[in-house]
Amino acid sequence: MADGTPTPPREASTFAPDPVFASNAVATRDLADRAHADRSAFWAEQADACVTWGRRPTETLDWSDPPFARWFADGTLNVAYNCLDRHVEAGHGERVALLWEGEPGDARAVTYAELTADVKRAANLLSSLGVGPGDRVVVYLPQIPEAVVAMLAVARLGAVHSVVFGGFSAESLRARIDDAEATLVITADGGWRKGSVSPLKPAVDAALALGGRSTVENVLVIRRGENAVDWVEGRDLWWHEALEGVEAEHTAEMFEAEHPLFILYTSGTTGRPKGILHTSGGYLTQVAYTHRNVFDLRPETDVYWCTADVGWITGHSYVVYGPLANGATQVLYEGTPDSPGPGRWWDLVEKYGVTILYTAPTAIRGFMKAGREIPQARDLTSLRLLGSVGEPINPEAWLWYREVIGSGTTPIVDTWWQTETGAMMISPLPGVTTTKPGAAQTPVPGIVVDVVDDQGVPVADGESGLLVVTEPWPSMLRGIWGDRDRYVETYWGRFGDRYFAGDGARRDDDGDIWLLGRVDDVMNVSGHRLSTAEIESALVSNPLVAESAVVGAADETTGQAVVAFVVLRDKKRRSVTPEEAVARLRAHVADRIGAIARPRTIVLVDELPKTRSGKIMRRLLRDVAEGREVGDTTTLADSAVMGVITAEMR
Ligand code: 7RM
Repeated sequence: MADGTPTPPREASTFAPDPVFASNAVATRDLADRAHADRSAFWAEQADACVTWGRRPTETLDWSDPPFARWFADGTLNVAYNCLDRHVEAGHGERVALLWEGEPGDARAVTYAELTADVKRAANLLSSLGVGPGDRVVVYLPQIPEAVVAMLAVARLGAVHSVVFGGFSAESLRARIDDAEATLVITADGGWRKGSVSPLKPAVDAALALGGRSTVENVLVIRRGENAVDWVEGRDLWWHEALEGVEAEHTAEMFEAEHPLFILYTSGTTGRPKGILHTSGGYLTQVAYTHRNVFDLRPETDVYWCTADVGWITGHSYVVYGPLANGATQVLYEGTPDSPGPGRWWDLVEKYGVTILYTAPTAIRGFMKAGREIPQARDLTSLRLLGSVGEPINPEAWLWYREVIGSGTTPIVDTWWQTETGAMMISPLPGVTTTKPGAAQTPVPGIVVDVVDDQGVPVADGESGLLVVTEPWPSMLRGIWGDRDRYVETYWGRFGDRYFAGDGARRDDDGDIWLLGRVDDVMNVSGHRLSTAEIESALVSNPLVAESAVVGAADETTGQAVVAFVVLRDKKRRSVTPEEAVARLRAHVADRIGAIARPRTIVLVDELPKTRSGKIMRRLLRDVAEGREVGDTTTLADSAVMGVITAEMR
C-alpha cells in the first residue's frame, strides 16, 4: 500500500475473535443454535427482550397471504415510547442520548429526559396542526437533534414520516411529497456543509411552487443556518415560535404492531423511486436486536457513532430507532468528514471517546487516499468495534480500517442489508465469527438466506449466484407505498416465496457469504461470471490506486468486457506516466484474478460519479463505456463529474 504496508495476499488472513472480547460478548454462539431450533420462538423471544409492549403479542408471524407478512400482529406498542419514556422510567433520564456536534464546532449534549420532553412537546405541536395516526409528514432536515425529535414526534402520534435527504433537489422533494400525499413538511432554514450554510427552506418553497396543487398545509421551519428565508403567511411556522408554551406532557398512545412507521424512498431499476414502507413492532424488534448483538452494545458505557445521515435507511435504523430503543449514547455530527480539515472525524472520535464506529467503505477508501498520518495523529484507542455498510468492502480497505483505525485489534463487522430489509441481515457476530476481510459471511441468527441460480436452484459452494432471503423476517418491507403490484413483482416475482435482493453472492468452501454487488453489476465475460466488486478490489490492492469502479460493457466477441474507471493516489500518480499506470494495472488484475478479468479498457479519472450517499453510479459509467448518451444524473452528488469523465474518454 501507498503508506508502506505490504500488500496482503489474495486470501488474506482471517481474524478469530479476541478471547477476552469473546468471553463476555453480548452475542454468544448459542444465539444461532436457538434461532435454528425454533425460529418463531426465537423472534418471539427477541420481541420480548427488545420491545416494551402495550399488549404483548401472542402471535409471531402470519404468512398466510404471502408476500404480505404480519409480525406480532396482535401486539400493540408505541415506538417513540420505546425509544424514550421507558428509559427515563427505568432511571436513565440523565444518560446522554445525543452527543451532537455541528459542523462549525457548536455542540449540545441531549439526555434521554431532555429528548423525551422535546419529543412530547413536538408531538403536542404536530397534533395541534392536525397531524394524526396514518398522516404523512415529510422531514427535510440537516443532521441536527431536531431531526431525531421530528421523526420520533411523528412516530409517537402514529403518523408516518418520509425523511428526504437534505441533498435532494426541490423536484425530488416534490415527487416524494406528492407520492406520499404529505400534509406537513418539517424543514430548517439551512444546515452546515463544507464550511458554509446550505439552504433547505428555499428548496421546500421551490418544491411547493412547482406545478399542480400540493397536499401540504404547513411548513415547520427549524432555525439552524440563520440564512435569510422567504415566508408564506398562513403556511409557514417557525418551530421555536410554534413550540412556545406547548405542554411537555404527552401520553403515548399504543398502536398495532403492523401500524405504518415510515416510508423511505429508494431508487429502483426504473427512474421512479420506490416508497419503501416499514411498520412498527417487527421493525423495532429487529433493529434493536441487531444493534445490540452485532455491535456488542453496552448502553451504560459505549459511545456509539454511526456516520450515516438520517435521510438514509442506515440513519433510520442505526442512528434513530436501534440505538435509541437500546438506550445508547451516540455521537451525531452535522457536517462532512473533511470540514474544516481532513481529520475532523478522528477529532470527534478522540473528543467523545467513541467506542463503536459504523461507516461506509467509500469513506474508508477516502481516508486511505488522504493518508494514515491523519488518523494516526489522534488518539483512537477508545474504539473497540468497527462496522461497515453500504457496499462490498474490499479486503484492502477492511485491513486498513482494522490496522489504522482499529489499532490492529478491533473486530470488524461487515453488515449486509438494504432499505427493504430494514435491518442487518448478514454480518459476522463480533465475539463468535472468525472474520474474513471482504465477506459479510453469515446471516444473523433468525435470518435464513440462500444463493441460487437463475432458476432458483441453490448453487454449490464456490459458485456465484443470486442472494435470496428464504424466510420472512420481522423488519422486512411491507410494501411499496401506493404500488402493491410493483412490490410483488420486484421482490417476489422471480422466485415466488423467496425474497429476491438484487445482489449477487457467492458461498465459499466454508459456507461463508461474499456479496458480489448488484446483479446488474455482475458481468459475463466469455461465459465467465465476473464481479465488478472483485475486480475493483484487485485494482484497489495496487498501491497506485485510490479508488476504482468497474463496469461490464457490451463487447462483440466476449459478450461483455471489463472497463475500469480508476482514480490514482495523489502521491503515486506523479511517479508514473498514465500509459505506464494503465499497463501495470491491467497486468495486476490479470495477476490477481486471472487473464479473464484483465480490463479491456482502463480510464484514469479524477473522480467517480457517486450518489449523495456515496454509492458509485455504475449505470452512468456503463453508458460512457458503451459510448451512449449518459442517462439520468439527477441523483449524483456532483453533477459535473460525468461531463469531465465523458471528456476524458475522448
Ligand atoms: C444499508 C444500505 C442496499 C444495497 C445492497 C447491496 C449494497 C449494502 C453491503 C452491500 C455488500 C455490504 N441500504 N450493500 N451493504 N453490499 N456488502 N455490507 O446500504 O438500500 O441503500 O443499499 O447496498 O448492493 O443491495 S441501501
